[in-house]
Amino acid sequence: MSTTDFPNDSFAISEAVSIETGRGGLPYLALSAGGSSAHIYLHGAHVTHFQPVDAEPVLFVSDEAVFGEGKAIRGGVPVIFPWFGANDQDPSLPSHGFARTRAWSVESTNVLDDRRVQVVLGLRDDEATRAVWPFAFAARFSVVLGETLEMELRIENTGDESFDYEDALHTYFQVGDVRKISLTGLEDTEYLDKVNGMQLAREGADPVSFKGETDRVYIDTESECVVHDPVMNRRIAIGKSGSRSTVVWNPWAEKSAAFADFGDDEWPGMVCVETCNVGRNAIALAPGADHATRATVQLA
Ligand code: TA6
Repeated sequence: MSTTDFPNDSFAISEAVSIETGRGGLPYLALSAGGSSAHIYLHGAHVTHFQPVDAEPVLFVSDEAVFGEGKAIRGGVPVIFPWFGANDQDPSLPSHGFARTRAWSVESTNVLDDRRVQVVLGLRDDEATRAVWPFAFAARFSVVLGETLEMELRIENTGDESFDYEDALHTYFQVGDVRKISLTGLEDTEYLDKVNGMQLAREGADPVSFKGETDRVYIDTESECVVHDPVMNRRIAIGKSGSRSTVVWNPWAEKSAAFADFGDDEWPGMVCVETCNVGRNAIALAPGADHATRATVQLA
């Protein structure tokens, strides 16, 4: 597995993009634009920090998160590709695919205007990826930072065979108390309930609230979701395009205690609202075709 090398200094841009050494000695890009800041690790193309001006950080990262080879960072925005959850053909393969534990390269950094900066990271197939997923691809992950955080995962089929894939921007949001928040945008939407044997259910007319472990794959939805947080007195809007699934997750006390990289008392402070294409919403790509899954996060 390739190690995460430090990018060329030429990608640094004064007052907009710097190359830093982060947790576990891993390199990350520190972005600053529009009064906001963001951090993106090359390991997994993993956004770990987004903070608009005069606001608390928007993303949750566990204090117990492991930053190192072969391990997904617990929190921020794990980039999930080419499968979501367990691999259908071989459950011994890592959950949520390989993209989030690979070293991505910096393809470009640009100041778009006086309020926005963009970085693009890249990952292509190699012997290791083809050993577990026998297809040729080029992945590009673009982040545009301004008052909002715009993320785009673009997958191109660079081979001569069609393939299907699942993807997710598996975003962990920081909240004051998950037991007091509500999530709008998924009313009257069908979902697979992972906590109840993947039973198909339908959300009612009320916003989603959280009273226990919650793990739901909402299907055939392109809706914007909003986290309403009365404790932190803010609303987090998650807009999307190119995505027909939304996953909502909080492990609650028992499940989070079972994760070595998740503090036992951290679960009330987070909720995942994930921008995905999962299951029957998986993406089919013919040779030469591409698809972009986009999420835009902002305080509303
Ligand atoms: O997106 C929700 C989920 O699929 C949960 O079932 C749980 O497994 C979570 O992802 C975290 O998965 P990870 O492999 O990062 O521990």
